Amino acid sequence: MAPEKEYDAIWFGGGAAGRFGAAFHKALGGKPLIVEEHHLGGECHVCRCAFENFFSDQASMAELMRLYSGKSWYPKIDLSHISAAKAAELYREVGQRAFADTMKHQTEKQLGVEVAWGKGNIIDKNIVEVNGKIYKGKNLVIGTGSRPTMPNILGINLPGVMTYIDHPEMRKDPKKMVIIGGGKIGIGKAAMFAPFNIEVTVLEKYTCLPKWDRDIRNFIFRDFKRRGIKIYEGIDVKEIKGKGKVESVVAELDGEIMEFPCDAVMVSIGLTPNSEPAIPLGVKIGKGNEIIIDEGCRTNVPGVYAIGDAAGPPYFMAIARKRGMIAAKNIMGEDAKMDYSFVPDHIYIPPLEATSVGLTEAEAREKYGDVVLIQVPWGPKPEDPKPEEYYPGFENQGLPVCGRMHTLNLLFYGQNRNGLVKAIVDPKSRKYVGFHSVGDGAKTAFQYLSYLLKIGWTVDQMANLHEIFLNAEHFIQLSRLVAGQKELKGFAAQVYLEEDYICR
Ligand code: COM
Repeated sequence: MAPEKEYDAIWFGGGAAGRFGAAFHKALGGKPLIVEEHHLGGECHVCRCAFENFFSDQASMAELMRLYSGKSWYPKIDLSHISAAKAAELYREVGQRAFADTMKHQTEKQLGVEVAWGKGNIIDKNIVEVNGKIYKGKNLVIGTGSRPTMPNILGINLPGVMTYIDHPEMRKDPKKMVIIGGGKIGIGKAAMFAPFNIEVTVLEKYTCLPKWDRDIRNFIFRDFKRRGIKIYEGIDVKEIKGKGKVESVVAELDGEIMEFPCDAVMVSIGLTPNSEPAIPLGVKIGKGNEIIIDEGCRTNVPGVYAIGDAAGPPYFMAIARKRGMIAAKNIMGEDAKMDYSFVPDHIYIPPLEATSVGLTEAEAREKYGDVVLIQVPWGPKPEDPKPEEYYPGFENQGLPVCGRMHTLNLLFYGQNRNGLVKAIVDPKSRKYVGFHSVGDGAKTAFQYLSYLLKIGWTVDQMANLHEIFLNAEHFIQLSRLVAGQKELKGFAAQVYLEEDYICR
């Protein structure tokens, strides 16, 4: 059969990577075709970034209402009938459809990128068949995404076991949920479900959020404890039990078998790249099922590229989109390379967010020796702070940080949940090496902070910027307070008093 048309590249999969790559390819003057079965934009607006943004806003609202209820002039609010399923339903009916239409309109109409709708069948590296039509491309770009990794344990297929993909499909509110896996997805989901009166327990085989700075981890896990979210680290899940549906999770901790009753299980132990469609092409596949690529997103097969999650970690939308952009440039004859340095990270932990870029304190100490911390608050937090009370001896906790909204509300009524900011500086060069925050809204700043880290931004340069007080981070004002020091020492009396939080 003669090909429909010939393209410079066929972008196999129209998720964040393929959609951005194809758009960039077209903007560079190329002739791209996207092959997509379901919708453009991939999982983002179905069950990931956009959905989680919405759902964590809903969870934040619930949590803030709970905290503020009956305090100051706020009315007493009855939250006994709130529903995570209702929140999911609204997104399903409005959000998913609105995003899908926007993506389609933007891609096809506004950007003029052609899409072949239907299940693509890769015949060879230059030919793809969709709905019986043949499309020919000089290059093939695989952007087929990833899927949740599922453990091979008894009961994994029981009704009531879900992953992040099923979250928007939630039709009934669980009472008790066990989350298997305490990485970024699991911890975020725990914080999102708990405000809806769902009893949440997280079971993590190793360490929760192992790559995050210890102060951020401590902040999150102490907060979880106060809210009744249970976390177990070093626990090995053996089986999911139930007759016809999930009833409990069985796990082993220090040689002891424990059983956690529940009516829902969320599995979040990691992601597996969807590399299978590319295997017949002869591309090299790595240990994690990822398509192996070079810095230019090229596979070992000439003319075949892989982008987004299909090419393995970091699993992050910015990386997916950038891989698409780099592949587009290389298809058009440039020699572009991915830059994985200073990629920020972010978790919704309603009502706050945790954001991070650069080195953790431990990594910075290993690399630079004695680093300077520009951090608030500092030291131990009050155990059980009462709303609207001042805590003598906890002066340092009172400094309002971290929020474009709610900063002071969270200090007064939020059980001292007014956040944490931490900048790490190499005192010799006066350059920042890492930024970390728990608060509300700091992710906007972190997009730009990651660039400042890359260009070697100093405390003195930061001190010259214009802050708009109060803001979601506080790095400008805090840095300005110490930038006058000839020999950079940071704040006086910063002696760490708090032990690491142990998740048990
Ligand atoms: C966002 C998906 S909903 S994409 O990255 O814009 O395609």
